[in-house]
Amino acid sequence: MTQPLKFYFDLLNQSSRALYIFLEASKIPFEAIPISMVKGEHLTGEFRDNVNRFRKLPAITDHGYQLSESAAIFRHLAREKLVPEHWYPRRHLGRSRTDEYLAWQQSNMTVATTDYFQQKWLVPYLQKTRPSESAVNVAGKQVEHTLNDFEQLFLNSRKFILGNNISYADLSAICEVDQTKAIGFGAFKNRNKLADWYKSVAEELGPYYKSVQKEFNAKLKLNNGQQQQGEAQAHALKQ
Ligand SMILES: N[C@@H](CCC(=O)N[C@@H](CS)C(=O)NCC(=O)O)C(=O)O
Repeated sequence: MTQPLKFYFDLLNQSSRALYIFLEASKIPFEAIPISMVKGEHLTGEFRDNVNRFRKLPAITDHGYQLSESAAIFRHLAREKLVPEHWYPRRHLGRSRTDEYLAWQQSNMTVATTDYFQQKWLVPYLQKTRPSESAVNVAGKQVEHTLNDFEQLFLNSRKFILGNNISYADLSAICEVDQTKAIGFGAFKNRNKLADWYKSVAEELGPYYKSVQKEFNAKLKLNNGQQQQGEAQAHALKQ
């Protein structure tokens, strides 16, 4: 009996959201297995022992084999499954351009958006404190710089990064932008090209994107509510 593709993810994480949308939009059958990072579920039990030795999300098992690293997972899916060509097109260097963006993303966009998310949301949530204003400012400057680079280096007068069709580069990038935008970063201030591109990508992804966004926002709010309760309890205990 063939084992179904299992996808382990946390929608608080940008690459998890990108791959989730990709799986759904490409109609690849998969079993969705949510793992909560804030509860530390990626550090224990079945996940640690039998799914991802790196203890990171996202991860998959396919035909019983384990695979981690979002870019490797994307390429595996594009290679092994039936995936619409536009996500990773062979023509006109589409694959190479997508790979170029994904490589740039790992060492630029992801670094900046992850740091901002950690300083503004994750660390305060885990430590039940308010964000450090200076740390958020420093991280915010890095995001400004990175979004300027993204706009200047990857966006053009056409709708999407590769031209008239959406690719995985767009999908991955919009989830990166959301990692800061969803927690209040003004990504579009003085960035009209970025705003136009964002609107086109969101529209093209349609309901797949909308439902994942909704769950991401719900998770942010739910955890924020718990954080405020925690702060109130800590405050009450100090009195
Ligand atoms: N380069 C990896 C990065 C994976 C990664 O760093 N995931 C983070 C998501 S926030 C994680 O699982 N962090 C948990 C930890 O470090 O304990 C990818 O693209 O999949």
